[in-house]
Amino acid sequence: MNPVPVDQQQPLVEKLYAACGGAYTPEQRRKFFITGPQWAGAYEGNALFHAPTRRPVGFEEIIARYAEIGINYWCTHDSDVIPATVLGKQEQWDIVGQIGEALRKNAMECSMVTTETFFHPVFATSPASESPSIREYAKFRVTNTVAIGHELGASYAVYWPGSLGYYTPGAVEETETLKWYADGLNAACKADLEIAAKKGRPTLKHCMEAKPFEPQGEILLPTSDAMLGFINSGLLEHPEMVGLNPEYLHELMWGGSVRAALARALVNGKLWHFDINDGYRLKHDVDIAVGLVNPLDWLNVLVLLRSHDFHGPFNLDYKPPRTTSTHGVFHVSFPSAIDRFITLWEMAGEVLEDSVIKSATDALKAGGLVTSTDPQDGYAIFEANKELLTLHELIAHRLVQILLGLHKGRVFLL
Ligand code: GCO
Ligand code: MN
Ligand code: MN
Repeated sequence: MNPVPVDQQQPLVEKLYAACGGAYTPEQRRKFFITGPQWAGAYEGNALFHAPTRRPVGFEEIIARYAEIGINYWCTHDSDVIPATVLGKQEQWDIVGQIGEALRKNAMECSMVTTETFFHPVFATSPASESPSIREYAKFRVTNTVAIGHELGASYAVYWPGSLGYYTPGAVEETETLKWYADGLNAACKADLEIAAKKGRPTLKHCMEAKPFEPQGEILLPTSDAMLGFINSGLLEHPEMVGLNPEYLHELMWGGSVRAALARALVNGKLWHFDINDGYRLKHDVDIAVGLVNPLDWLNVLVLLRSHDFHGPFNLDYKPPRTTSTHGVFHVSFPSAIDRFITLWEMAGEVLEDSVIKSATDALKAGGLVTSTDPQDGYAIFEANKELLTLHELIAHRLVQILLGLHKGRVFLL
């Protein structure tokens, strides 16, 4: 094949993307509570060892592109769209006004706002620093974000305490730091109650997001389970206002089962928001698009969520790869990520309806007929159930068949 001239590259990508088939329409995509973060669309491909590969993209363009794709909801960090120097000032409200206009023009809504408490140099010792002035500044940032959220009509606020931890052990006292972190969340909830009452709006749902490693050496709240413990610790004044925003990859990163982590959030009534993406166990936060690495696990996750009536928000918190161009971000990366999600969601519905899985599950739940009269005879009970237990492996086989489309028949080559 000859080298491809620059002006023929986008048409080639578009032609091959169309040849992939299986795309949903923007109307079909809009049926889902899928949210598009400002920072995902604006990500320029840069990292500690990587120079940017894409140009900066502002909120007007991102909101317009998301709307074309069929994403209904947009979300942002405060400092993604408002320079830190003007936060809380009149210029901030001017920008918020422009954002509101861009959303209205594109029939989009703001679903969630989040405070950046990890990038600014003031957060080098975290938002729960031992320094009172830093903690007061952190309170200003989170309460200001709550005010922005109400102004934009958001329903959720997310907190990722990325810098809550330390590099060198013994430098901070953990119990004190956690108490100071709770003070920040308490200030956000208090401000929320006041603003919501004034505006006649419901309060926001405040959702904590855990990540086990990065950017600190040691993280004080590394998992969703640690956060559940924190929410129920007695340090929060309004634990009923605070829930979880688990991220798929963040639970996988520490080596856990994502589905089991979500189940623990569900039984606590705290699964309120979900960051969807993919990646690898025990590696860094690669934020790959949903379903590109672990589609079978994703299918299982969505079976659990569908069977518990969780319908979102599903937040596309991933990083379009730095090998993808700006054109590719909006014409391949986002639409393909959403469409894989929808396909997996549909497949999860098929799993729940599948007669083989249903019969197998029913039989497992009915259990074997025990004829022994001794309820303490474990061996007899095992014998009475033993043949049924093969159904565990059969169910796993059926799930893979559904994922690969084999349940609809397969043409064998041999
Ligand atoms: C990350 C985090 C963020 C958070 C965001 C919301 O590891 O980069 O996942 O993307 O989701 O900061 O607060
Ligand atoms: Mn992540
Ligand atoms: Mn996230």
